[in-house]
Amino acid sequence: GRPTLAVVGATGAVGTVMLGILSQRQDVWGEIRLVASARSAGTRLRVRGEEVVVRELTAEVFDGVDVAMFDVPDEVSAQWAPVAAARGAVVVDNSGAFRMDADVPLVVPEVNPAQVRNRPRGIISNPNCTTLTMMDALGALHRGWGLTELVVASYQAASGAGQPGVDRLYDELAVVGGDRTLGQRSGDVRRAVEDKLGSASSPFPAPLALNVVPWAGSLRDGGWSSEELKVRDESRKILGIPDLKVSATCVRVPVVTTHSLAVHATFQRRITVDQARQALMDAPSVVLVDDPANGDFPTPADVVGADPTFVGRLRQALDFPNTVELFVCGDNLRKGAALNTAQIAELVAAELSGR
Ligand code: 2RA
Repeated sequence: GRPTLAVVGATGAVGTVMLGILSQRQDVWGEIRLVASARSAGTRLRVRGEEVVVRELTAEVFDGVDVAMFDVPDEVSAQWAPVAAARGAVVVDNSGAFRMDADVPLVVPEVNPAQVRNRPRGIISNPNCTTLTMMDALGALHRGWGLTELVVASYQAASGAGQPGVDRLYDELAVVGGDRTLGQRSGDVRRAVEDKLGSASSPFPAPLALNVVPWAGSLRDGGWSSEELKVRDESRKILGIPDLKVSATCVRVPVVTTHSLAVHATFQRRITVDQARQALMDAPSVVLVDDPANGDFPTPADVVGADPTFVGRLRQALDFPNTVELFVCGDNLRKGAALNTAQIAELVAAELSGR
């Protein structure tokens, strides 16, 4: 019969998008079991047009499950993904818990689909949304010209920090919206937001409304953020370039959903803008929107809710040989998370069904 799927973290920001994606894609699944923490167990959610009661995360919930998707915090995945694998499920994990484990493949189906089968622990990792947003575009260029250096700045949406990030941004916008005195004196936005909302409840280290915040994740050696190191480590692993030179600056912007990246990419071989444009147009999951004379370039407000990666502002770097500049936008909850996880799970389902 068709494989049984468990969606762990079904009530979260990514889980919610996942249920929509599972309802829209060609259906390869038998039973779909929805799983969440005890707090959310009992909730009824709709998937494939049917109401399903959410079950509590326990070891027994994985009995009979063929594929288990995890969209939960790192520590929950670290504890429970091995439990699901021990009960016979192939785990597709969207947390950071296993991504750099040498025995866990890190998969982008457009770039390294064969890695799906290389899973001695029974766990496959889904990349971080920031890395993932640029991977299918960079994979297409790397195949033709050999990527050697990557310098990126991210413009990350609030939903990268989950539903609490989305709630915080809307709450802050409600505080500042309409007040035309704000944003003109040092600290006035911070004071307005903290007076009304407090600062303890925010997942962001500074106000996000009317602001940009050069920080995502936790502090690492040398002043780097964990998010910036993920861009470096995960790009190397996915593209299979262990010595890829990478430097990233990760920034949060007041966008609800869709991450953007300004990318400076250097290649072994000479690459022209025309060649890069052709390679990106040929890549099935990349859409080129690049006509600045007519104001056409990707923006998060236009890209949100769409599956492909959108690329624009393609330019030859004037002072750097073999280098192109591009601006990439991708929905961080779809291709950046749920969609890529669903694609990986479908590859496993096809394998289990012997196709
Ligand atoms: C973020 N990439 O945007 C991280 C985690 N999803 O916050």
